[in-house]
Amino acid sequence: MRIENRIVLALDDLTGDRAVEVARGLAHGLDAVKVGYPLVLTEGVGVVSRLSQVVPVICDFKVADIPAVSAMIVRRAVDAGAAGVIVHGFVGHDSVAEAAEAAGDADVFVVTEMSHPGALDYLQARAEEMAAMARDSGATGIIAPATRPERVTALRGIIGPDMLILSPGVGTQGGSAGETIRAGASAVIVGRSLYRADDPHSVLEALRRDMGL
Ligand code: O7M
Repeated sequence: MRIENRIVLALDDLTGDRAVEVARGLAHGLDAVKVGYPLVLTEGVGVVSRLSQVVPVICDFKVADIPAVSAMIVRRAVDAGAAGVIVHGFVGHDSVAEAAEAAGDADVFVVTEMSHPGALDYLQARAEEMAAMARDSGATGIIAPATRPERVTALRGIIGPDMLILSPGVGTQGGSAGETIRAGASAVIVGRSLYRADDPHSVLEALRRDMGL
């Protein structure tokens, strides 16, 4: 995935038509859109192909299964038009490696520590190990929390400078785009504060300024 704008737009709570409209309007300032269960369960997987005509699509299916089934899910997502797929790290090295292999030229991002408070219950304690496993399993990058920029820095230290870090939690969840990028993220993932805004263009511009673009 090419990072130029440092913003991935999460399209969760929208109809397919509205998602395409929003993506088209903001495409010039995005590196990708992220599509997950809410939109695909509303519209069907065809929405991935529709959106992929406008901007690269990352399928956020947070894949967490045995290696063979994880590979099937990743393959189906790529066949539907995804340029990237998100998988969970907690399932372990074999599932992640097989997902990365199944993705072929598409990107695989591995969830390490999540952005919500419940991530402190279980995920945070093993996030460094999951990041190292992602690094060694052929993944393109990891997902790390914009709500805890110091954790982005810690995880960047483990994966090194070349892998990508996509960080959700900016805006509605309280994280700051500028701080997250300065902490070591490659791009931020932004959803509600952008697609629900009265004036998404000015929110996008404010995010860009905050990140020094
Ligand atoms: O900006 P929001 O809060 O409306 O949306 C954030 C998006 O990022 C939403 O699509 C979540 O599913 C996703 N996300 C998190 O909010 N926190 C995480 O820890 C991980 C993700 C995510 O994208 O995982 C791949």
